[in-house]
Amino acid sequence: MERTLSIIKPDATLRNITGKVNAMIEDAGLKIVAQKRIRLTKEQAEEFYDVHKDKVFFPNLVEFMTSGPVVVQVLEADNAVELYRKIMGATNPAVAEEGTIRKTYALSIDKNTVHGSDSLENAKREIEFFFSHVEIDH
Ligand code: IDP
Ligand code: MG
Repeated sequence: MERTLSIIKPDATLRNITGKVNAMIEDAGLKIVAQKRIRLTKEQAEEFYDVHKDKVFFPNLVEFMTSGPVVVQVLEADNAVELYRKIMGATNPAVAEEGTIRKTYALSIDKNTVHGSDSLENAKREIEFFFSHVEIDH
């Protein structure tokens, strides 16, 4: 069993579709083993997306991720990291595959509904960023 970190982004909490996104996650065989709704501070968003700090879209990304509440979650399955990236679809919904979360719900390349860890190593770091062991070790 593997775990990955998911974030349902502000465009989705704003449209009240977090349940619809969760249904797609569960239908794909991923189990939601921890979940909470929070509002990120600017400092937290900057730290979480530190890897993108030199990109032109970084200020916009931080502004968007702090513009409303997010739902952070830990997903579990065999091959969870790769499986979740697959059902999320491409970063840009215009080129995402049919049936993916982003193709179905994303509004644009920035308002793209979900985040998912891109490697097992980053999944570990990102899960520890948001969850303490008492919240997930069950
Ligand atoms: P990912 O979320 O598919 O892993 P990343 O390249 O890690 O994509 O980028 C992180 C997030 O930054 C994206 O999900 C998206 O919200 C935003 N982003 C990425 N590229 C662009 C861009 O070219 N314009 C605006 N926002 C972008
Ligand atoms: Mg990424």
